Amino acid sequence: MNISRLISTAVLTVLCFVSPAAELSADHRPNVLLILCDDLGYSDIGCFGGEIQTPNIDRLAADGLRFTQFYNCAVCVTTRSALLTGLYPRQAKKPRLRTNMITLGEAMRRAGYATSLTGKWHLGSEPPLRPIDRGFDEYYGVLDGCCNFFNPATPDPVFYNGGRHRPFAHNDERITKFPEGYYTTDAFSEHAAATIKRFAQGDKPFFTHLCYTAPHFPLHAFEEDIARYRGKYSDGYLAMREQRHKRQAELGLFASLPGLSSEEDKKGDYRYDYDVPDWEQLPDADREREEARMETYAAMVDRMDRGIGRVLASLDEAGVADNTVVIFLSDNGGCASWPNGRPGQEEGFFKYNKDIPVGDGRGYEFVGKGWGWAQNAPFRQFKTWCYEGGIATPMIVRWPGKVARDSITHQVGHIIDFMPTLLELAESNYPTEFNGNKILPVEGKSLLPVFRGQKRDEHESLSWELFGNRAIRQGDWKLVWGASERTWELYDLKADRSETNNLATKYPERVTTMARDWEAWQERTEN
Ligand SMILES: [Ca+2]
Repeated sequence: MNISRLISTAVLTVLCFVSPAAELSADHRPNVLLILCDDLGYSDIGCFGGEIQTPNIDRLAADGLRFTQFYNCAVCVTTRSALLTGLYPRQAKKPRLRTNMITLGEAMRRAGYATSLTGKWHLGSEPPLRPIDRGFDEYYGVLDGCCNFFNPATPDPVFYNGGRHRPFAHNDERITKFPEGYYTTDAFSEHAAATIKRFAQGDKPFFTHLCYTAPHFPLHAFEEDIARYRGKYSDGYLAMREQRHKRQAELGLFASLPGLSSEEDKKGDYRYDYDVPDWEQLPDADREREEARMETYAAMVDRMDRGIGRVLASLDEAGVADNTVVIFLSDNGGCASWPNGRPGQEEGFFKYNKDIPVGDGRGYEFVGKGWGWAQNAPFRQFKTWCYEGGIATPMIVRWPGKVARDSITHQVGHIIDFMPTLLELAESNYPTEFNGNKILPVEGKSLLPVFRGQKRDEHESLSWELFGNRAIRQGDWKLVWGASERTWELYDLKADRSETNNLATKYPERVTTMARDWEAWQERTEN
């Protein structure tokens, strides 16, 4: 043995003894790309029944596993805090991310991962609440909940939000100027792809969290993208729902196809009580405007899908696709928000958008009551509600060689499950203390058995609360309370996922015990 070989053998031996962490990080552990989009309905993407062209997301499904019963927390902020912490959102009016919580960024960094977040944050724009303060090595995007897609420096319209500015940043630097031709969805795709390529050259595995603001309002899209959908929605929301429902049957998406819930016609005092306008009765000009809203929304999803294609290509180009777990989901159900929450707001909305085509960056449009609901076909209600239309999300996992291709699971999962899932992938653990603070015990459970095609021990209970809406699910039973109904309804989701046949009077004892369990949960999470 020559001298240099002897030395290198000695060095290797020493390294093996003194540095098990270094040895571990030479690294078989998978990378994780977690893609979260914003206000996408349950059935918008092709592989969940949608007519929108989403070949790249559909390819993830063809190469991976679809979850049909996966849940978020009904709205942007609650979902983001729960997904990042493995904890139900705490209800008290304090920052969502607290010192007794660890984020996925912090937990994965602690496990030896490079970490990045691209896009929407919405959990605080000042220290110590920014992404770079909470575990992400690299951040680029809008710190707030949404922004103008073509120019994020444009303030919100006065009618909607009093002219509020939406902070945008790269790491700790604010960005206030955006070049001609800029579009957030493209910029997020490009930033995530570039970060993946950079991380792949390092010696750590990586966790990249890509959070699109698409297809959240305002509806902004390129004319050439909208053109791909012109005329596709002229039959209205009911027809779109029926077509999606039919396609879900053809896809064999559900173990047993739920019926379509009936049209929403709520006119109560909850601020998200909407009735669905009668398509046939709409004046021609209004119907054309309505069509343009859904065409633009479809264009935004289409553009995002092509961006996801570029991000997936970056995994291939970096040679890491085979050892990367890719996850895709939405943060809440399709959004029926309409600007009529304050006196004069709706008039301001019409005045602001007058003579501006839907999709144009000068306008500020919403997809509206009919489409927002229909995007969740076959389910009931939409964003903010705890009916399935508010909290059920499409969810896809691709992990080559580990997750069966083109498979579907009906096991129930929840966004609080990502923390233990990712920590198991990272061969790490959930700490009891972090940064000198005691950490709340994690509330999610690992999804890895489901990824492997096994039956996992399910959550005994899953609970929700938002703006006076409530729900608790135990097995196939779901107890749900609407903010304007103010009474518990009971559904057997196995037979009735669309929540149309209320069994509360038939099973009063079950209502009592599940309501008691929900109240105990509510008390536990209220602070
Ligand atoms: Ca959202």
